[in-house]
Amino acid sequence: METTQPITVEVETVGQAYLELLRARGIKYFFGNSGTDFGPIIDGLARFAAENRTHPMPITVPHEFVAVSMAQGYAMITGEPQVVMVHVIVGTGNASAAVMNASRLNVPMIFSAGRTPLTEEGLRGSRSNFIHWGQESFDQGGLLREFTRWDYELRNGDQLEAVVDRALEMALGNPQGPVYLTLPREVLAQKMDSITIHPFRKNKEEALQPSAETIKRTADVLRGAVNPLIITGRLGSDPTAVSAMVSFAEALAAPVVAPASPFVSFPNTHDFHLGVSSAPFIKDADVIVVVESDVPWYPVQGKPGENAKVIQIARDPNYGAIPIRNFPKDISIGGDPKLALELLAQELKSQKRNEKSLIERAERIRSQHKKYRERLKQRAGQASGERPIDTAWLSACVDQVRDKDTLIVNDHGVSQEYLSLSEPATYFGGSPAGGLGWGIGGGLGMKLARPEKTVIASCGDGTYMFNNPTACHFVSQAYDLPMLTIVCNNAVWHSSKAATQQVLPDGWAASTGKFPLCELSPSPRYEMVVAAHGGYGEMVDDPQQLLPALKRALKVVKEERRQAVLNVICGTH
Ligand SMILES: Cc1ncc(C[n+]2csc(CCOP(=O)(O)OP(=O)(O)O)c2C)c(N)n1
Repeated sequence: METTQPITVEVETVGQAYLELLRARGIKYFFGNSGTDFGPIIDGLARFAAENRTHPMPITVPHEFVAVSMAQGYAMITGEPQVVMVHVIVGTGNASAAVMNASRLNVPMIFSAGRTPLTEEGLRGSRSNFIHWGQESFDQGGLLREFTRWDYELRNGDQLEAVVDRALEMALGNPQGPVYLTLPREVLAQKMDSITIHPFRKNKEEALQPSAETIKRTADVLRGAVNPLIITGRLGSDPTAVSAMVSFAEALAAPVVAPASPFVSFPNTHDFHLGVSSAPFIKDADVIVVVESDVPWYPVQGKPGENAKVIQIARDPNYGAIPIRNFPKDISIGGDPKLALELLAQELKSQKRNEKSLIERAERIRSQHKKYRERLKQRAGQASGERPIDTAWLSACVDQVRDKDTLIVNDHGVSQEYLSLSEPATYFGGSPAGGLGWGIGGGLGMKLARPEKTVIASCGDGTYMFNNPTACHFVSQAYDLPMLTIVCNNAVWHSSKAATQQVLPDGWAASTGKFPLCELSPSPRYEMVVAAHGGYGEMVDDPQQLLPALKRALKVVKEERRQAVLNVICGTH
């Protein structure tokens, strides 16, 4: 319900007024993990239910990390700001890694928490439980200040609209991200007769485009390139930007690599896509265009030549949230990257160029792409008989069973390279913050937003446990959100083990073969966990049984509307 005229709504408490305001601002869901601070919110939602007000619809999420991850997944696929509420400082603590993920991924969200009652007596909602003393903190907003765009405490009901609208404005600002709103119990419990809600006049800022002079100067540099390279990362968080990237790459006749990209930022089926690592190309490139990529290359592995020109295009080309990031910027273009790419493509096409050399360059890239994709195909084929199952084969099988309506969520599971990602917004990887365990929650959020889609989340076995699987499977069953989870089970935190080998190749761990704090055996029967939630579970250790098992599990998800888990016994990857 978007208001065009002020409306006055009868309420009984500030808590009810808050919910009315969220409803008026178009908030569809209220992801919550409640506690003693929630009374007026619980009561307000009960009134909504009794009076058939369907939104915001409460979603009970039994772990805060999952609640925020669900909100993240919902926002990743819709772009709409979400609302989460958790229990005071302790709920905030449980949610914090997920808020860090959302922050580094620029996910718009009002992350809120109760504030322990401020008063020891005298007001409705004053302290009534021993935790109300121990749960007070000097600076609750400070807990997550580095990872939130704004934080504030609601101090009285009169200010409610101003506070909520400011919260939304900041969450949808530039860059977008979570904000933190704390809600003291007495304030939520305050009596209030009505709230007047005005039209929302905090619209998102208009897309900014670079000046004509900047475009011309940049295009001049690009035109002079003999061996250009495009590196992209998060561009595809705006799915409409992907076609602009395609036009730009084609106009420039440049290869595109997408290291650690959590979105489809450039179709990997496109002739110019050359993989997920810039390392093989970085030294020879003379002009490098970095588009929304936190880490375009690892300086320890190799850097561009001294004379190479680096052009950085991003909403925030300084990546101001990251304390140290010293990639060069010979030209720095802020604003909306989609507009910059469109303008650059137009400008490149508008002037006469040496068409012959461009055609030759494009041909060279095409043949590199062909070889690259063939190598992957061969690798997956060779792995198809391996036991334990190779992740290359697993990923290739997942690629075979997906259709155009499948969303792949990757939480340290399948290898992105083996999927044929031709469409934007079909693949979602983790945040640059790297907080593992968001994937199943994220997938549930996507399923909530897009019930018509098939959602497949994949994760390692360690990562499955980081997901708080019981909480995830509970939500899936309770809210009819069936999805498939694939556990790539190698019975180890391989990443920690591999990192030890890399840093200390001749160290004790590498030479004794013992890696304390990495082993995850005996490996539990992960597929049995979901059975407790009415789901379908299966263990797969035979590579030839993988495709049939995936098909069986997807049939259960789609036709029986039950969640499913495949526990795939994998080798290291
Ligand atoms: C919340 C969180 N805790 C710990 C880590 C550190 N970490 C990165 S990868 C990894 C191992 C994950 O294990 P698994 O899912 O089994 O995948 P594998 O590394 O074996 O492929 C760990 C513990 C992290 N990134 N996030």
